[in-house]
Amino acid sequence: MLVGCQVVADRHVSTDSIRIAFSHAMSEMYRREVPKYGTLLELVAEVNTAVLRDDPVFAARLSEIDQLSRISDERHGAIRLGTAAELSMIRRLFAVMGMHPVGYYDLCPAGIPVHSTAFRPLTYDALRRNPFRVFTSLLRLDQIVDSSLAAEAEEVLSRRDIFTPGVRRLIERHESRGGLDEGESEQFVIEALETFRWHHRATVDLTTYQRLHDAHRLIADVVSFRGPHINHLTPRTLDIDAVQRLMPARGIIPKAVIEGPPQRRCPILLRQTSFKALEEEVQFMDALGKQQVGTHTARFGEIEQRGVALTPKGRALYDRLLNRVRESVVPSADGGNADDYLASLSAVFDSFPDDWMTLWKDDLAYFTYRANQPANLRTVGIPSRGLLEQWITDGCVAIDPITYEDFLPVSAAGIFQSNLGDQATQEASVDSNQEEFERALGSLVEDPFAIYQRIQDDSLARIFDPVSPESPWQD
Ligand code: OOG
Ligand code: NI
Repeated sequence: MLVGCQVVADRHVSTDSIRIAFSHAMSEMYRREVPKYGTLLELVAEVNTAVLRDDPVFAARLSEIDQLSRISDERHGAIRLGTAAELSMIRRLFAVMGMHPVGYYDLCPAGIPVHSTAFRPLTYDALRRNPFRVFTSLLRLDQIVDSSLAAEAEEVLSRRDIFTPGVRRLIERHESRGGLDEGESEQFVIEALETFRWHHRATVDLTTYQRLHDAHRLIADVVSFRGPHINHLTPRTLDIDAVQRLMPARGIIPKAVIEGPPQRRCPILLRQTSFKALEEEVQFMDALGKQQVGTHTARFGEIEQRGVALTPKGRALYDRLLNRVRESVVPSADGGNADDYLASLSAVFDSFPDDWMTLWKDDLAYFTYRANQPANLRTVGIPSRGLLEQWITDGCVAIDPITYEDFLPVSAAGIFQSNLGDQATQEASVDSNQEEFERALGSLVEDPFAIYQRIQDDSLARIFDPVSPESPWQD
């Protein structure tokens, strides 16, 4: 049985229900494969419970805007793919679960030979039900300097199929019939999970692995295995500083600094920290069929705290301030300059307004609107900005921050790098290529700003516009 399963027209299960079932199944699998992930989940749950207990105003607000129920279930994962065909098929697989590509992230400027997108739900309703996201990267073989090694990698990748025949059939069924029934949905979750499973056996011999590894650890990780194992699964915490502090006592050593903005009264965007990848035993096979034992480090753990989504203006300010910090100090992998970095971060970010009303007034962040006295507002039509401000100040209308659902390229590079080790950082390239990525994907990526703007506009229309439907958020 799919938990909380919602059957829609034509006896099709909703894409939201399939995503909920899949994200639970993935979490169970990862908990079995990486026990430290289970420990981290427990710690995050304890800290979240304590935050809500100690701050009833915050808890009430979360529950009022219907965000409370999603918190403990909330997580993201990441995979790295090898070919355009894999990327376009994974797009079709995620679509079965109502997850679509949002945003383009180029990691090449940070010396990581991938470009990426995030598959995630798009509407307020779907996000509220379960916001599961997967950061999905495509290896850029054109960034490998040694062309014969690149050709060999391409050849190895062309021999694998990371999807089961069953999942391919079910994806086609979803596309041709517009959905899956209950039995098919259950089967889909089982088959789709296979793509994300860890493989103890490599598909290349140890020497090839080492050559790929020497070119870049990431290349060895993508090319040497039968599938794109999920490399981390990240729960959402309400207090990342507390979790970071408590991790060592549970035997988990986090990276030295939290990526993203500093601690603030009004959290913005995304703060993340990770623990180092495990060294795992892998079996290799030489050309004569003799077994060789080696190791590989790929899978790690991460936690995150999500804040308000920023408008293009707010995001430009964030990028400007972060660049200013990083011009003076870049956090080193060994954490030696962590204190300097954090001091500079907090000093520079002092100029980023830190109260909700200023963030709204200066058009730095996105908010939904709620009427505290819904009675007459729908008759007046959409008010001017000035009048709206008056009503917000009077308490007639409340504003609630819209959660940031995406990722940050500088933070993502920091997470990649902490697991690849500093020595893996190679020459930066600035050869960004969103069109090529979208060609491989087989579709355009959605613009995240447009999604937040739509959610904000819809909420305003719902309380002020007499012609907008009274019904809850539209899918
Ligand atoms: C993805 C790293 C990026 C995040 O949270 O920014 C990421 C990877 O290592 O494949 O997951
Ligand atoms: Ni992550």
